[in-house]
Amino acid sequence: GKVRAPTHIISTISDDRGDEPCYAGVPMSTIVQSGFGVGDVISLLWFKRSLPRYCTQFIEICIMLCADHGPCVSGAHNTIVTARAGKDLVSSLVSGLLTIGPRFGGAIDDAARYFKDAYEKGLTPYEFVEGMKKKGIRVPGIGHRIKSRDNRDKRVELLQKYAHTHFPSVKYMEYAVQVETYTLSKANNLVLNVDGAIGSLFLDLLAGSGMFSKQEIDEIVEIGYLNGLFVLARSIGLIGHTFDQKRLKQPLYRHPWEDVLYTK
Ligand code: Q5B
Repeated sequence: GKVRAPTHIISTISDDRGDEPCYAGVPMSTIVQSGFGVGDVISLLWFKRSLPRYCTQFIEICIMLCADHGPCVSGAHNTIVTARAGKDLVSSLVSGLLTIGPRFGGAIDDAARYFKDAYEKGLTPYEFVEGMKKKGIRVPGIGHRIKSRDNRDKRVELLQKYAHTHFPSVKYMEYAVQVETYTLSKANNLVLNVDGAIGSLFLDLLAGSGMFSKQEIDEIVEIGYLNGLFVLARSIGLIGHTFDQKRLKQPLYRHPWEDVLYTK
């Protein structure tokens, strides 16, 4: 019989060999003619399936509301400094992207992991938060530099409102809110932040949509797909900051001496 030479790469998400590219088996003409949006494309290329409209719209809302959060956050700051050093678009973009991590924007996967684990173990918010404290781990998805009990994050409220209206169940988000109620009793800025809201609500999307098996959900959470939402979204803003600095012809950035504590 025929012997297939071993391949060096296995790929399951897209195919460009025919007349038109296919994303998870769906031809580009169908994607365009059916009026698919970026949420549908993410569903096909990340999750390898078409998700219901309320899920793809949720993904698009996450992308829109994480696209930027002003020039002062870590990512935008790095991008601005890099653009002002005369570097190109890709260098300025990746310099900002490299700041995304456990403290800034990259806490979505860990928030999903820890909220899921705590919910499934039936831990009370007290047991969960104090258990994390004993282990010396900050609760991912909780806490913000400028947002607080009296200055809530509108993005979190918008996500919660959307999910309350469209999701069949919001049990993980409700658990995250109970955790927030407890952490707010400790300090004013320990709010459920945008990472925590997306992490917990994506668990609700995965569990409630009926589109994923338990094993698939565990794998998505274990591999860590969800920080990808912030990375993708914030790239939009970081590219915007690069163009802004170039348009404004901003000179090389140098941090002022007055703002440094020189000490021995
Ligand atoms: N404490 C976010 O901290 C921040 C605690 C906590 C228990 C916690 C911190 C944190 C988890 C990671 C996370 C996503 C670093 C944030 C984002 C996108 C963004 C950004 C933007 C955008 C802020 C003071 C005291 C200490 C701490 C305790 C703080 N967080 N305890 N669990 N989670 N969160 N990141 O204000 O006793 O004094 O030692 O790591 O979810 O990134 O807009 O800026 O769109 O761009 O710097 O929204 O919460 O406070 O570090 O001085 O801590 O609170 O242990 O206690 P801060 P610190 P103690 S959203």
